[in-house]
This record gives sequence, C-alpha cells and structure tokens, in this order.
Amino acid sequence: MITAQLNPLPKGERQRIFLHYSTVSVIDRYSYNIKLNTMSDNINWSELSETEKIKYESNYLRGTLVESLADPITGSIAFADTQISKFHGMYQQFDRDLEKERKRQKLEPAFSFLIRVRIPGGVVSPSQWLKMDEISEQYANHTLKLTTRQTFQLHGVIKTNLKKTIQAMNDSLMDTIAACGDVNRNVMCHPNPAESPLHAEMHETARRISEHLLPSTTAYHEIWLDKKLIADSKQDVEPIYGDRYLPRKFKIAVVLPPYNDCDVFSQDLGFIAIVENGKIVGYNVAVGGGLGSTFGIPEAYPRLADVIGFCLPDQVLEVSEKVLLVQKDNGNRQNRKLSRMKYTIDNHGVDWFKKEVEKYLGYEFQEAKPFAFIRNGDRLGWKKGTDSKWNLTLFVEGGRVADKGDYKMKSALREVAQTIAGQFILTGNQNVIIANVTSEEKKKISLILKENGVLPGEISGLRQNSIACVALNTCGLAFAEAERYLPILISKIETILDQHGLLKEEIVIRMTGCPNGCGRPYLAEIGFVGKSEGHYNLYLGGNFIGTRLNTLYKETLTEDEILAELKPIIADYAANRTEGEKLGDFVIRKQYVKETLKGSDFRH
Ligand code: SRM
Ligand code: SF4
Repeated sequence: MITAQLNPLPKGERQRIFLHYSTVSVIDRYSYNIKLNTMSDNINWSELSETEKIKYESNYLRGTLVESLADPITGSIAFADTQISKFHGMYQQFDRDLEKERKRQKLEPAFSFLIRVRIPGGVVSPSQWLKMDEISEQYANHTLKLTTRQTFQLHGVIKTNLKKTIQAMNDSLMDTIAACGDVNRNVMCHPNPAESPLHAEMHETARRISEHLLPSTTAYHEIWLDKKLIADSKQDVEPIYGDRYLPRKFKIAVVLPPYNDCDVFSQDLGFIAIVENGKIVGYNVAVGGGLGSTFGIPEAYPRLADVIGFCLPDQVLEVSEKVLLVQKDNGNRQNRKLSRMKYTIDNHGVDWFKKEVEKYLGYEFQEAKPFAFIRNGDRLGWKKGTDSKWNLTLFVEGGRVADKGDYKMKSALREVAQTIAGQFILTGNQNVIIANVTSEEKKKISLILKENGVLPGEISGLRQNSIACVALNTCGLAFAEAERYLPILISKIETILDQHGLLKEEIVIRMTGCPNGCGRPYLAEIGFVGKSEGHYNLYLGGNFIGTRLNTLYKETLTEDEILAELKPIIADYAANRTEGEKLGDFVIRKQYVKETLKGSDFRH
C-alpha cells in the first residue's frame, strides 16, 4: 500500500502527492487519503462533526465523485460525496411522493439531484434565461425554481445527466460553484434597477464579493468540465478557506434602503448601502443573522443581525473576507446545529466579534450611519427607471416557473426572453424582474403575458407578499407541504380578507415545510412552519420592514384551526387598526403576541 511509505507528511506536501496518483485504484487512493490526512495533522476527529472529516479528506472537494458518477449500479452517489457535491452546487434527493410505492416494489428510492446556480444579484441575460429553460426541459423536471436567494434551481436531474447539465450551463457562462456547502453562498443584492441608478454599482459589488470568496480548488473544473490539472504545475490551495472550509454555510446580502428586499438582517453578513448626494459613500455592516432552527432544541434559534459599524466601498471585499475568517477560526465544528456565525457571536458577544474582525482588518470600523427601511418583499408591477427604461416585477407563485393549464408562465417568459434585449433579474422573494426594456418592448411584453394568461395586476396584497419554500416532494427535510399548499391556504384567507375589505392590504405571509427557515418565515407578519403532514405552527408579529422576528401564536394547527384563529384577528384588524398600521405591528399592540426582542428568546 502506498500509504505506508508516505506517512507522515508535512501538510503542504499533501496536494503534490495526490496529483501523482491518478493511476492508483479508487479504493487505494481513498484509504490513502484518509490515512495520510489523519496522521499528518493532530486533529481529534472524534470531537468534530462527521462532515469535518469528509471535507478534510475530500482532497479539496474531489472526494470520490468521479467514481460515484460512473457507478452504474445505483442512481445515488456515495455518502461522503453527497456532502462534497453540495460545494459543487447540487444535492442528492429522492421523490418523496414515490417513496412508499418504491419501497413496496423493493426498489431503491427514485434518486435525482437538485442543481443550484450561482448568480450574484440574480442578474441573467435573456439568452441565459433561454438556456436555463432549455436545460430544464432536457434534463430536469420541466420547471425552473426561483429561490429565495435570487437564483435558479433545477429539480429532478438524474445522475447520468448531471455533467451534461453543468456543461450546458457553463456554455452559457453560468456555474454552480459554491451555490451550496460550507462556503459563502450566492450573494444577494437589491434587484430593481428602476429603484435606483445605483443598481449597477451594487450589483457589481455583489459580483465582486462572490468572486472574491469563491473556493480556489480546481476540482469543479476537473470533475464537471473535464479540465485536467497538470501535475506539479499547479496545486490546489484554499488561501481563504483552508482544507476544512467553513464550519457551516455563510450568506451575504447587499441592500439599498429604504428597500429591505433581501431581508438583510437574516444574513450572516449584510451590507446596507448609505447614499449621500446620489452616491454610495459606504455600507453599514450587519453581522450574525440566520434563520435556521430546530424543533425541540432551544439552543438553535433564528437570530437577526447586529449593525457593528460602517465601511467604505473599497473596504467591502476585505470586510467580507475578515468576517468570514473570524467565523472560520471560531465557529463550532462539533455540532452542525450550532455552527452558524450567529452562535459564534452570541457565545462571545457582539463587542468581542467586532473587535476580532477589526483585529483581522488592522483598522476599526467607522460609526454606523443612520438608515431606514420602509418595506421588505418586492414592489410588483411596471416601474420606470431614471434612464427611461422600464422594469416589470412579476409575481411568481412559490418561485415555480411552469405552465399550469391556461396560466402559461414558463411559455410567456420564454417568449419574452426571445423578444427583449434587456435582462432578467431574479429577486430574493422568488419573483422575477424583466428589466431594462424600452417602451416598445414593454407593449410587446404586456401582450405576451396576456396571451399566456399571466395577468400581473390581479393579485391580492397577501399573495403578492407570499413566499413558500420548496418542501415536498423534493426536500428531504420537509415535515409538511409548503410550495404546493400555501397558494390554496392563501385563497381561503383571501375570502376572509375580502369580507373585511382588506384584499388589497399588503401583508407578508410565508410558509416553510420545516423549521430550517428557507422561506424566511420568522420574518413574516403571518408565518407558518410545518410540524407534520397537514399541521403548522402559526407565528405572528414580524414587521413589514423585516427588522423583527415573529412570535409563536399557536402550535400544530390544521387548516380549519388556522382559519378559525385568523378570522377574529383579521376582523379586529379591519375594525381597529390605526391609520397605516401594518398587521404585524397591530398584533403586538393588541397583545395577541409579545414582541420577540432577541433570537435566543425565540420559542417554537
Ligand atoms: Fe434552505 C437546507 C431549499 C434558502 C436555511 N434548503 C435546504 C435544502 C437544501 C434541504 C437539504 O439540506 O436537504 C432545501 C432543498 C429543497 C429543494 O428540494 O429544493 C433548501 N433553501 C432552499 C431554497 C430553494 C428555498 C426556496 O424555496 O427558495 C432556498 C435556496 C436559496 C439559494 O438559492 O441559495 C433556500 N435556506 C434558505 C434560507 C433563506 C435565505 O438564505 O435567505 C434559509 C434561512 C437563512 C439561513 O440560512 O439562516 C435556509 N436551508 C436552510 C437550512 C438551515 C440552516 C441552519 O442554519 O440551520 C437548511 C438545513 C441545513 O443546512 O442543514 C437548508
Ligand atoms: Fe426543506 Fe425545510 Fe428548507 Fe422548506 S424550510 S426547503 S422544508 S429544509
């Protein structure tokens, strides 16, 4: 065995030796990696989560992916590779609708993969939109899923189509690197060019942060794009991440007050643009947001970020890097339920965290500057930009771009993409903006939408502000439906709102199939979190500007119970609200729930 001859090695030597062993059998190579890595560093693996070892042993995100992909016996990949493949932008899943039947037939689950694209700020060209549309037809389940982090997901891609899918995306200059995994994820950015001439600058900032924090490993290119490394001429190093990457996922957003359309306080790191005399003079820096939580574990809770200071535009990259590094060096690597940066901050205190980042930076933050938000969510409809170009923010229910009966959203957007020269901008609320179009194109777009049954004007204020995570049938963590059920529940709540003349009232409503928070339900005025099939916890009292967590109102409700609980509250709201008072504020003033002041007070 090669392993015996080569241990122990100084850490820097590891890569060079890996690159020489392309001819060693898979098993030998894999056990070689394990032994070599384990012995060359004094890491007590038994104290760390299993994923730490998998990352470390993966040879900078290679694992045995190549072998797993080539294995014809199963539609799945090896367990360790399911963890490593996340860093490449994909998750192994199975169709949960078919689970029982497949078991009955003694078949393995109907495995397929979710692929998530990296699109900082959500901006794609019409030709990229068309490519994604084409790929979804050819290799996925014929739909495009617009996510809560401004990107596309494809569902239902089988193992043998993974490489072709990634290559097709690459042909259109899109990639999936670091869309998932313990790294910085897709960087979000205020999406609407009509809202401000500063959009291009902000988008560029988001793009640069994303590029700066990309993993450097060449594994992605090697595995998916067949770009082979030449041994000895180039070695993988991860100057930012090191060989175990981050303790957990890491998320960044850049927002432009007064619009909190990326829910900046739910991010690990948020940049809040400060504009003076029409120019971005810098950004307030917010740290420690995160919404994931777990039923039955009070130590795992949603938390909103704290603003710790102000930085100049040219400091954004180093601030991003140093905040990430403080988390990398101090985050919990034992328990993945408690490893997000929000817990590092709560464990050590915000002041400690700020000082630590300043130590890494070598300078202090300036004092944070005043800012104010007026709303979260998207403003739907046509808006004219300062450049006289038009932008249409289009509601996409549950972010699912599909043709359903006479409602042909997918066909409509395909035709629009074939017609316009502007852009498509995916929003952080699962919607899409058809951006930068001329007056002539605007007319054509309106016609195309009408002909395909997509009528943007006719949606209630509640539905406009709805988000539902994917949940069933693909999400392996879902306890209950979300995307497939929220539209039905909303129709029933709309009937109550209509009875009280509140159909146009904008109310933020969000649903997820489990407490992980993918649809950011804890920031909603009405939030639902799935507990079991057909049962949801109801949370009230988030605010319309995304700066307050909501509070558990009632637990484990059925649909009838949900409607029975909401009916009197809506009636009271219609009769007794003060002028302009939003529902989330009303339920606190009327003491339906107490305000949640900090994440650690949050209870399920
Ligand atoms: Fe998420 C895991 C879908 C945004 C918190 N999320 C998952 C997985 C991959 C399930 C899994 O691990 O097996 C889901 C795949 C479902 C499927 O079939 O597509 C999933 N998350 C989504 C998306 C697609 C929801 C959507 O309907 O739009 C969003 C993709 C965003 C993207 O493009 O990158 C999505 N996830 C979020 C958000 C919201 C955000 O980022 O603004 C959150 C809460 C914010 C946060 O991170 O704190 C979120 N997802 C989680 C968590 C809990 C993390 C935690 O700190 O505990 C998990 C579970 C985990 O990581 O272990 C998770
Ligand atoms: Fe799945 Fe839960 Fe995320 Fe919904 S919130 S997509 S059910 S992990």
